[in-house]
Amino acid sequence: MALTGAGISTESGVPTFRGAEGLWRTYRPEDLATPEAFRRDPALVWEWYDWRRAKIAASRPNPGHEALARLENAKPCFTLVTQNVDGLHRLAGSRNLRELHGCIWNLRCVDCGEEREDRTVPLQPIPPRCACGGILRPGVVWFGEPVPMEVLQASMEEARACDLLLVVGTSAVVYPAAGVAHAAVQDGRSVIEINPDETPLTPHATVSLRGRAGAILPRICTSH
Ligand code: BV8
Ligand code: ZN
Repeated sequence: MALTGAGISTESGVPTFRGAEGLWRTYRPEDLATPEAFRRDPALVWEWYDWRRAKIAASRPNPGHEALARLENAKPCFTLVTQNVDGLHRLAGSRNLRELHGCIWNLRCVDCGEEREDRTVPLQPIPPRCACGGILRPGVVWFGEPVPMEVLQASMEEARACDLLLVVGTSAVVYPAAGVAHAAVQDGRSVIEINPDETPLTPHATVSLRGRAGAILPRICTSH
């Protein structure tokens, strides 16, 4: 099993949230990735997401994403849980995939709930409108919004039952996602963290490999 965060997409050119070049620094997303911000100023929130969609559209899966897709082919029981909304795991070929925080390519109507995938970059107009006249929002989970129950439940159960959990490219500060890693630790599972930096999970990991996902994952996943 693997749990990934924004760090696995860094080498694809997608900025992380809390790193030096992170999104949080320039766009204060904790003020933007919330339902309140969207209600207050949907156009501003959409400008940020449209900018991210353009950056993601220009990026490709990197060797880290590709290694996890190969691991799934070699081990059908392999499950990939991601906090990322960039869709790069799916693009790399991962299918047994749970997107805890949704996907930036999905749009959902705030009025009728209609949801569809839309990869248009840039979006015209901003904010985009539904056929019913309602405003469309990004199909992601914002701060203060619940992660879909069935996706979270399944991820927690798998973390408690897995042989090994790879925790890749996450600062392990956002919950309930980080709770998936702690569930594996609490149930005595082997946990390997892959991250250039230490995180709050590091002291609890069986092994913490201090390096980049794109360099380490191909070496772990090919040896199978
Ligand atoms: C909820 C989608 C309740 C949108 C995101 C106080 C204490 C504890 C918790 C809280 C609190 N106050 C509020 C909360 C709850 C809050 C939370 O956890 N806040 C944190 C910040 C403290 N959580 C929530 O609000 C969640 N919902 O609790 O709802 C509820 C329940 C029922 C009913 C109603 C309500 C919802 C959380 C989801 C928020 N949405 N994203 C979008 O993307 O725009 S979170 C956002 O952060 C992204 O999804 C991102 O994935 C996630 C976590 O960040 P990371 O992925 O870890 O990325 P980060 O930049 O932080 O770290 C990158 C790491 O990679 C670094 O460690 C770096 O060293 C490493 N790295 C860099 N390069 C590489 C690398 N690693 C490997 N290789 C490399 N090359
Ligand atoms: Zn609608």
